[in-house]
Amino acid sequence: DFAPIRRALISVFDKTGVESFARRLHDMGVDIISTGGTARVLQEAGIPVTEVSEVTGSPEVLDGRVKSLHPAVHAGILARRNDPDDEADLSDQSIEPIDLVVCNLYPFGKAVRGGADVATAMENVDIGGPTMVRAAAKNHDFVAVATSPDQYESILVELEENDGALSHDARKILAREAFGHTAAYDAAIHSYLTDSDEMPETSDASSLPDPYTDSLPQASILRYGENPHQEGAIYGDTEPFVEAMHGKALSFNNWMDLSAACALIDEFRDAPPTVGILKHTNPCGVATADDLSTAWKRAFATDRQSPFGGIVVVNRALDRETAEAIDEIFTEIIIAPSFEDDALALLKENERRRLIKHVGASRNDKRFNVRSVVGGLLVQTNDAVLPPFEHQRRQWSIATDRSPTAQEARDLDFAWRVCKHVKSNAIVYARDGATLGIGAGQMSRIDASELAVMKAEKSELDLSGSVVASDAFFPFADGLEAAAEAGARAAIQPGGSIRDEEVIEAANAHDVAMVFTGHRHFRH
Ligand code: 93A
Repeated sequence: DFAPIRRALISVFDKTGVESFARRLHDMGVDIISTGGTARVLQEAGIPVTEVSEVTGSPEVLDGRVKSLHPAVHAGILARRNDPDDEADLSDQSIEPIDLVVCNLYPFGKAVRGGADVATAMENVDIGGPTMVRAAAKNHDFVAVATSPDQYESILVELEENDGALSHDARKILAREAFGHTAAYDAAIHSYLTDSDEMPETSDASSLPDPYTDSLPQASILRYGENPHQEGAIYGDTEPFVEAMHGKALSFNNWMDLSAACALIDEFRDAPPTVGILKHTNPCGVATADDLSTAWKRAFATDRQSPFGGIVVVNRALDRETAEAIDEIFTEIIIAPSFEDDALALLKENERRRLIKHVGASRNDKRFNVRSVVGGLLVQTNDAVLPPFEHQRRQWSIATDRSPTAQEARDLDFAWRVCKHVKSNAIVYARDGATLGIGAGQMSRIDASELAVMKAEKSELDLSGSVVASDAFFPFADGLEAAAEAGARAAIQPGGSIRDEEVIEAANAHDVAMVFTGHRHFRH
């Protein structure tokens, strides 16, 4: 079933291990064809090789740009061995089949990281290599392809055990790796052309995974990581989600903040005009209103100190009036679904500012969230965007004697959406679609509550008639009691504590309407 390999084409830039691999192939009776540099190395090692130019009947031309690109090579790789017409074509043209392609590509990634100019980078774009690799991978029913020296040994072992043939399974795995290899290669070129005028001087990211050799998604190297002494890069294709309209390249921390801001505003896609102000990935203030500029004022009122150097995100086209208000304090990043021309003109005057167009995520977004831990990665599905208000409300259960009023229910929904995007332990006070106090990232829930109250007091905001949201259940009645004493009239939390009864009792005693959502939203 598996025909033995009779003829191999070897054309490698990285010549690691190629001599011994070729020698053992030769010892098994495999004929070897090679391109210029590879042929020379093999000949010097005393291994008989036929030069590709001899096979094609054409010398390498254009300074090597065209060496293996020829029907004598590609028909030899692509011919279906079980198709009489293909066989007839080969014999009519006197073309011999090629059963194994061994090829690794010009080191585009390395050239670019070494600071190559665009012309040099383009010279390092391999054309003939990927063509051979893809042809062999396409025809893996009959042809094997090796794209990395790491594969040589296992190929040899299987050939030796299998009378010089490779199983279909092995060829399929090699083909899959080959397509992964060429895909990552093209992605690296795409990424380079996207960012070629923004390459960093401070970091060469040399200790980070290499998107070329490690078959990772495309990467852009960042000036540095979370701190200047750390290297940084961003992997993946961000373009379908965010588009930079103005300003310097985004930094590592900018990406973190931007991502938190986009996730927050995705919860408010169906809401009235909404503004979120964030700092270090936490909301400092969020508000909705009839128009964006009012929403901005209300969001800013939550905390007038923290937003300096922060991020503003909105859910409507950014207008001039709101832009002027935002412009009064230094805001590093402004994110909007679009910018009105006069707003854009004003905001572009500041060179240090980044303006980002954000396309919302879908509600059933299936992307993953990845975090690094000692020696590995944690991967989880995203804490997906909450359903619209009416749908969400159907999942709530009313735990207390009193149900929330319509206004309280709207505020609970609002506070819950914000709370989901605050680091745990998180407590959010809100009223009339605006945050009043946010307690973020505390080690105890009661501290988060006290902090939220303290922040509201600092901003001279009154909590009477407010609602309170807690990202996870209140473990004791004290948190709920403190909230009621601070002025909260309604509360929203997942429920599920063994002391739920005590918490419900405390709520009833204070005539607080309390909703259990059944879902918690930890954010660590
Ligand atoms: O310049 S190319 O894009 N044109 C070609 O026809 C071609 N054929 C093989 N690059 C081409 N290659 C690449 O040359 C291979 O992918 C391999 O990386 C390299 C091996 O060249 P040499 O054997 O001369 O060292």
